[in-house]
Amino acid sequence: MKLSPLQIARYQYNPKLPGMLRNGIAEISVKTGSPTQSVADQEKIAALFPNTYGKEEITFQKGTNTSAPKKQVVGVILSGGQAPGGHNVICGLYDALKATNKDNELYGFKGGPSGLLEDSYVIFDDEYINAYRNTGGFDIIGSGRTKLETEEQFAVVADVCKKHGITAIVIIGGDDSNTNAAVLAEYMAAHNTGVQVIGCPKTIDGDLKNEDIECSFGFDTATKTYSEIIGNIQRDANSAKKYWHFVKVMGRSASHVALECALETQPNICLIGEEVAAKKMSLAAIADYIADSVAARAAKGWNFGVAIIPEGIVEFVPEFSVLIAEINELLAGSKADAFNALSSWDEKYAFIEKGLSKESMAVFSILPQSIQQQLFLERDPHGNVQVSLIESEKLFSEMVKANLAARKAKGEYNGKFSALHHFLGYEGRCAFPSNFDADYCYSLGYNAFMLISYGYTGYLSKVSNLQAPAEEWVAGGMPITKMMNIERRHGADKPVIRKALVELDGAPFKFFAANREQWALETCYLYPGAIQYFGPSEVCDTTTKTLALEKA
Ligand code: FBP
Repeated sequence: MKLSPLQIARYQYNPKLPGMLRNGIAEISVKTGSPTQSVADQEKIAALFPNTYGKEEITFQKGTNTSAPKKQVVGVILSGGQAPGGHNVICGLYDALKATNKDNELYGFKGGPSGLLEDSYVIFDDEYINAYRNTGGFDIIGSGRTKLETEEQFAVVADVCKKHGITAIVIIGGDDSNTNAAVLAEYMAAHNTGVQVIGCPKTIDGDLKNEDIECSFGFDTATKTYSEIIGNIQRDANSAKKYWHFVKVMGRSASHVALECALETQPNICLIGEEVAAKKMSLAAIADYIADSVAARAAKGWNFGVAIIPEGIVEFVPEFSVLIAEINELLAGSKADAFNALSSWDEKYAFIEKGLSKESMAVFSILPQSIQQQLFLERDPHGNVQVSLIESEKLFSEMVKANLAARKAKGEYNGKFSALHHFLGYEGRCAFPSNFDADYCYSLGYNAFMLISYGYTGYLSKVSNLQAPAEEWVAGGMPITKMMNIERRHGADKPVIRKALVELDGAPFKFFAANREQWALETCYLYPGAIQYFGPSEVCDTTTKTLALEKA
């Protein structure tokens, strides 16, 4: 296989572990913290997870390793959307496992959770693992979004584990996948299978975090990749001075990605879904807000600008979120089949008209047909609207155009508005992990093995103090049930990990809010440039502005 020079160079990179994990496995002991509670709905979650609820947080420290020595056979899956660094989680897990006992084995189940159900796997060896060290992507074993939720599925997984002598599974995934991990851990414990389940916090969206999990992996690299491109677009806009660029960035629900990119690049506009919801901003109000910046800049002769739109924005606009909730109910269960069986858009439109409330129909009817149809595209297996398929960047630029036309008619605006659209999503999910993500992911995987060897189950691998140099990072584990609450999914109440949304009283948003007026009217662009892998630590190892502000 022919390799790029960077790929060869990255193979040589030695990821940095937290200081406390550097002494060798024989010198890692456990410090037990306090028992935990779920973030909400404690009684309901405790009743659903009688074997795994309420366990203590734990931290590793230097000391004699007291874990019971035994041969370990571990299975691992990658679950959900790709995020830079996933390969390194597996490499860290593999290295810890082999450093403990060279007879330990690691099975990689292919294509996400379905690999476990179909017993489709590879057994890793040095040659296989070495080809993926410090590289982006999930192609080492592939990923998928199959939801593990039925007793039948769990029984199949238990059988597959028994067949191979697997006594622990590591699920590398986001909030939905780690919800799967918690439910599977509970099943395995309740049925005395002897199989432990450990999760690792992955998602470029950055919404799997709390006071314990400081960030999910992949967020650093993905936002740096998008920020590089946004910076390049800003420089083009500032050179040509004739286009407004509407840049949608990934982030299925929370706006962390958009906010981090704004902090990195200082665009003219960045919408934050959580603020839109808090202020109950309508579509028209958002368009008016953007048009204000366009008009003010036009008055200075600047008919150009850059607006960042988080992909999850539509679900935060109150009238739109009601519409989406109604559509979800309209398509719940077998009703989706009835809808999909209708052959023409006219028939579908009539079905929708009958099913939606008058208010939601009023919103739906003014949307461009392309957006109307995008709202009815298939949900993902967890019941989420696939917001990456909704062209909200076009929706908002269309609305701004109409708003400016109305201003022009009243003689309030005399500029030119020419919009270009970009969607930065898949471009960032498989980039070579930054040094931060390479180190963090390797540490998460290594640490996951420590949790396994100490017999924990239903835990998330936790590495914290991430704004400090890796030497000072703190490794440990957190019960997944601590992050859970009850939410409505697919028309039913389900225990799920609560998504961490952008906090409007948090330091990252406050910094943005304090500066955005100036960014909207002036041209304050920052050009972060490409991720650097080699060079001074302040250029190569620094993580996100979000984390720096949160921890300042
Ligand atoms: P995860 O939550 O699984 O990490 O995925 C996040 C994400 O990248 C979102 O930003 C995006 O909306 C979605 O995946 C796209 O999903 P898909 O890869 O299935 O198109």
